[in-house]
Amino acid sequence: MSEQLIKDIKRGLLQNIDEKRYTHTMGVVESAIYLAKRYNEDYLNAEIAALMHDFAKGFNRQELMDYINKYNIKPDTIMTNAHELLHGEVAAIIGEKRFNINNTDILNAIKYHTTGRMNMSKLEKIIYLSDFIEKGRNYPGVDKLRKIADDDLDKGVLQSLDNTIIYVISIEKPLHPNTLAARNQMLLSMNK
Ligand code: DGI
Ligand code: FE
Ligand code: FE
Repeated sequence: MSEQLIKDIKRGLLQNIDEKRYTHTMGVVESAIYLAKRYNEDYLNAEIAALMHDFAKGFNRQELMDYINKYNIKPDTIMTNAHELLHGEVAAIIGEKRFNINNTDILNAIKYHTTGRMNMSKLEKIIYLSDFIEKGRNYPGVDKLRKIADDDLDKGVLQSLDNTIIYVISIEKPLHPNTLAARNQMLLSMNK
């Protein structure tokens, strides 16, 4: 059953995202399966969430808003103003409505892959982190982060949240509160 689903998603991806984004997606799939096995998560769920996570990345603002309005999603003002924050939300809708994915953990991993959120599940953490460490990523510190990810899932997620916060501040954009909430909660739970 999942084999057919995976084929269908891949076919859809090729019609919706460019080659560069498709290569990134396959990198995230590889990292997500690796981390799922490493941390005892269902690797098929990880593969499906990873395949779907950037499905809507090529959509323009109007296309994203059409989905948001059609399915009566109520994004907050920060999301509405930063259209990079809407593609996960829309990808989760497409996963549910077009591909009939009904596993809420998979849908949440897709939906929250850009911001993270408080109390992320193991699958949400794996997808969040895989997005930053997939083999196509190349930025200062990525190799160190790959090592951390291999060692401790929570530490890898925390480092990625920190990187994102620093990045968003550096480009002088509003930071989504989910990212801050995720970081604070992660720190508190790890120091227990
Ligand atoms: O879709 P990807 O490029 O693979 O990665 P992503 O979904 O993690 O991030 C998409 C973009 O969103 C990235 O350029 C950084 C931006 N971003 C992440 N968190 C925030 C943010 N932008 C704003 N304004 N606020 C955030 O909190
Ligand atoms: Fe994304
Ligand atoms: Fe991505």
